[in-house]
Amino acid sequence: MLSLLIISLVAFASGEPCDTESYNSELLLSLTKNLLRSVDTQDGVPNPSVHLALRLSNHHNLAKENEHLNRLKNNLHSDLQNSLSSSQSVTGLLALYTLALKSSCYDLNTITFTVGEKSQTLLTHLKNQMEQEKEHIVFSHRPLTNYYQYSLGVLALCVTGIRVNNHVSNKLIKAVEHEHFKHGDSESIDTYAMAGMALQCVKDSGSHVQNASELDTALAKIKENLLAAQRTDGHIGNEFSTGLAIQALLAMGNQVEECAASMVALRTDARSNKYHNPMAISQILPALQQKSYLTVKNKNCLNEDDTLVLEPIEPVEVLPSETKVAVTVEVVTSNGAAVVYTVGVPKGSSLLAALDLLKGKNADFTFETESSLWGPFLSVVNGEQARQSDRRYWHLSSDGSALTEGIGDFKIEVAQKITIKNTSY
Ligand code: B12
Repeated sequence: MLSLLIISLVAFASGEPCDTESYNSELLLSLTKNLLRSVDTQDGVPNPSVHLALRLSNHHNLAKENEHLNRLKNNLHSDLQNSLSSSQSVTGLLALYTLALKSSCYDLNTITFTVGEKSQTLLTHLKNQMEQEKEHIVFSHRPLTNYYQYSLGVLALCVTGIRVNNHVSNKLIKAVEHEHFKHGDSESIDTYAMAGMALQCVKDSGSHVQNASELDTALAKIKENLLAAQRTDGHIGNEFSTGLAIQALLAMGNQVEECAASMVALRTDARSNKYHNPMAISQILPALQQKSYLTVKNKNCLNEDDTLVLEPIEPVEVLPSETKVAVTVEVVTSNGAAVVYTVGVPKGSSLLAALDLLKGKNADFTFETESSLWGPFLSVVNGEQARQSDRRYWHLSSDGSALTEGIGDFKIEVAQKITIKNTSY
């Protein structure tokens, strides 16, 4: 109650009065349109998180959503089929695919993967992946992928009505208890949020009867951590975890009013175009509409709005800025050795474009990326790979502060020193 009062007071003090309803709905409409446009413009496999958000939205273009559903069933499906055939861990992607199909009220029992000679349903594969993740926790104290994906797996099985194995949910409960949710070396609010939605679903399903009190303690702790992570500017964690944190609080039965500081912070960010990455929009849009991924459980897909129309937009040619900014790029490899480069880039270039320029000008500097739902993930620098299997990654920072965006989204506006450091997590 006290936290609710504080949230409202902060919202009031932040200067933005609670927005008018029509002003808000204009914003929601424009975000939904941007998300819908992204399905035609994004490269790579169709994004199940985007589909899920479109399906949870109040505004629909059913023909386009159906077209996207078909793309998921073809392209994403065959991508997953290949990964499963080569024994890769794809828990998170399988879970998002499941949630996307469920949000379209698609019959999940008809979706199968053939690995080797054996054909099994999507849900069986997801259950198998969760078993492997659980076994890995038993022996190595961490999942094969990460606790964010582990939580997505529990959530997806649960919302589709599959009884989640008690041992599987217990591992998540224990991880909450022992505060195992890290993003690099800081706390992962996104993971607490996803775990909150997953465990709330398990609680609601009534299947976790053996350790009911431990489940309640874990849920209380998640709630407490999310509320404690609220900054004075309203964000819970950072700009990109706030949407998931609001979703989790809503799922766990907290009131998050339109005027709550976290909602105001999300809307302010959205208006200032902070969320141009479709993945980011897909995580905030349900929250802005006071929904969570748990809503998928009772979705019936009847009498849906079908009024969302995409007006054609004139392609705008963005010419590179005449103004150049100096970027110093420091690469710190796993043995601690540092190499420093400098490059002048047009103001407003992405870090990816800056690294490309540097690569073209300096034969000593090379890099490679892997595609992901968030865009290009920096995986190899100067021939050295930071392997996720070794729990290492290339950490990005600017003038000593960790970047909150990746190389595709981060824009170089002023001269700065970018550090790319091979780090363990
Ligand atoms: C786990 C995680 C990591 C792990 C991933 C490895 C692992 N196996 O655990 C590690 C610690 C390596 C990591 C690194 C980074 N992360 Co991270 N990560 C996450 C988290 C919690 C879950 C991702 C996931 O598993 N998704 C589920 C699967 C199904 O989706 P996926 O796309 O296939 O997952 C892969 C990619 O997401 C990739 N990945 C992880 N983080 C990032 C960040 C970017 C920018 C990209 C392009 C890819 C990427 O790793 C995932 C596993 O292989 C998300 C939270 C969220 N809200 O999504 C943050 C999140 C995606 N990460 C974020 C950031 C900022 C980073 C870093 C840029 C931090 C930094 N300063 O260096 C780096 C990436 C640098 C690089 N080399 O390109 C932000 C992205 C925000 C944005 N606007 O782009 C998020 C949203 C967290 C947040 N709230 O700030 N991350």
